[in-house]
Amino acid sequence: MANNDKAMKLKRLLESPKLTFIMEAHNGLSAKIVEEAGFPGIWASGLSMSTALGVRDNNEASWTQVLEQLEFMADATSIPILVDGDTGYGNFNNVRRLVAKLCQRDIAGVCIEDKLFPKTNSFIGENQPLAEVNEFCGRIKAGKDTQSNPNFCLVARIEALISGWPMEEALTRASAYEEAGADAILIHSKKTTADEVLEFSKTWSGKIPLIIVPTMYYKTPTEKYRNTSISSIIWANQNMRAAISSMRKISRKIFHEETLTEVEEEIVAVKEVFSLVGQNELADAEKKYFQNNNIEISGIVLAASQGIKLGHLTKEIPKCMVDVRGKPLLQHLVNTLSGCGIQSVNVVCGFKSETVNIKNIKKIENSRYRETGEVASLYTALDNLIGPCILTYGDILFRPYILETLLKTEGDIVCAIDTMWKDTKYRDANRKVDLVECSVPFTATYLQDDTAQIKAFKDNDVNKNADGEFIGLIKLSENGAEKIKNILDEIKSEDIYDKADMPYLLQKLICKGESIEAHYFTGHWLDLDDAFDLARMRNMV
Ligand code: SPV
Ligand code: MG
Repeated sequence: MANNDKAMKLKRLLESPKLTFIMEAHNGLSAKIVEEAGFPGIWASGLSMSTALGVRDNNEASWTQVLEQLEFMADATSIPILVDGDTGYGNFNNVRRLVAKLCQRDIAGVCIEDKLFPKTNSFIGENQPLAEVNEFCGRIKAGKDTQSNPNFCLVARIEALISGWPMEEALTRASAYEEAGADAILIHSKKTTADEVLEFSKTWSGKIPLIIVPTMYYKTPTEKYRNTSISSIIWANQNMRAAISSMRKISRKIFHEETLTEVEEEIVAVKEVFSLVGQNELADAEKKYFQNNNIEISGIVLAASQGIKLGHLTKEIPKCMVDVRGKPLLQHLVNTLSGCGIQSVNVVCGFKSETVNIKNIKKIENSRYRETGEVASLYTALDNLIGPCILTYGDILFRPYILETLLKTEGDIVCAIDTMWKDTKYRDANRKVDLVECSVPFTATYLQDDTAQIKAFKDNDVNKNADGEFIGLIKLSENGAEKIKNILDEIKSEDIYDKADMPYLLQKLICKGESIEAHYFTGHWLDLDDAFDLARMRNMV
C-alpha cells in the first residue's frame, strides 16, 4: 500500500475489529482540526457542508460545489475522507460521474443513501420515499464499476428505519446492497435510543462493516457499541454546530460591547491561525525555492563637504543636512533612492558628521574631508563599492524617473547626463559644470536607441561645445564597480589623490579604453551650491 493511499486507510479503518470514530468536517479548516484532534478519518457531512455554505440540506449546493469543498479538505489533511454523497445526485449515471471525480480528488469513500434526488435531511418530516431496491443496487454497482482506485469504499446507507419501515425491510436492503458490491452498510436511525441500530447489528448476518450515526441517540454510552458488529461511529455534525454556537457567542458579544478587550482571551491568537495553515512551511519553501530576481542594489552617497558657499546655513551642519522644505536634503535623496528600491544606502560623511541623523543609512567617515575631494571620499567607501550600485553626490536632487531609467540601463558604468545644461533660465551661468563630449549627441526623438559613449570629460567651461553635463549620478554594474575600485587604487598612489574628483577618475578610465555610457535626460535635477540653488531646490520638492 502506498503510504498516501487514503482509500486503503479508510478500508482498513472500516474493517478493523476495533471501533473506529470518524468525525465531521465541512471545509478545509474543520478538516484540519479533525485531524489535529487525532481522528483517523473525516466524515464530510452533507448537512454541515450545506450549512457552512448557508444553504439547506436539500441538494441546494450542487455536487460540483461540494466537490470543491472536498478538494480543500483533502489537500489540507492526510487522513481519509468519507464523503456524504446523499443519494448520489440522481441515478446510476450520476453516481458514476461522482465516483470518478471523487477518486480523482483523493477522496477515500462515498456514502450514498437509498432515497431519491433531491434529498431531504433524514431528520425532517416523516416517511420519506425510499428508492426502489433494484434501482439503488444499480447505483451501487455503477459506483463500484467506476472507481479508479480499487480501495475506494462505497458505503450504502439504509433509510428504511427512519422512513417508518419495519426492521425486515432494513435487513433485506442491507443484504441486497452487500450483494450489489457495497463495502459497508450505514444503518441510520432517528430514535433517541440506540435500540434500533443495536437490534439491526444483532440480527444482520452480513459480512461487510456496519456504521452508525448516533446524532439523535447521542445519550447512549459508547461502550454499548463495543463488542457488537458495529465497526464505526460517525459523529456527523458536531463541528458545524460548535462553530455556530461559538461564532454566535463572539459576534453577539462584540456587537454589544463594541470592543475586543474581553473576547481576545476567548479566541485563538492570530499566530495560531498562521500555524494551523502551515505558514512556517511557506517560509522554509521560500528560502529553498524563491529565486529573488530583484538583485539588491545599494547606494553610495558622497556627502562629506561643508558647503561654505551656503554661509551661516552650513556653520553647524554639512550641506547635505540643509533643510529643504522641512526635511534635510539628504533625507529627500534617501527617499528617492528607497523609492527606486535602493534600501541599503552608505553615506560618506565628513564635516559635522555627528549631525547626519538620517534613519536607515550607514555612515562612513572621511575624517580627512577638509583636505580631500570626491575620490578620497569614495575611497573610504571602498568596502561598500559592490555592484550593482548607485553612486551619487550628496548635494543633488533629481526626479525619481531619472534614477529609474538609469537603473534599467545595461552598461557597466553609466552616467546621468543633463542635456539642458546651457539653459541658464533656472541655472546660474557661472556655476561649475562637469561637461562631457559623447559619441552620439542627444536628439529629442522619443526613442533614442543608440547608446551614447562618453568620449571625454571637458574643462569647466560653459562656452565649450559639449553634449551635456554630468550631474554626479552613476550606475555601476558588478563589473563597473570592480573597475572603479581598481582605478581608485591606482589614483591612491598619485599626487593628485587628495584633490581628485569624479570627472578625473572617469576620464582616467576613458583614457584606459574603458567604456562609459551617457544616459541622457533633460533637466529635472538641481545641485546645491549656494543660496540661489537652495531657493530653486525648495521650489523643486
Ligand atoms: C449528514 O451529516 O449530512 C448526514 C447525517 O447525512 S444526518 O444528518 O445525521 O442524516
Ligand atoms: Mg447528509
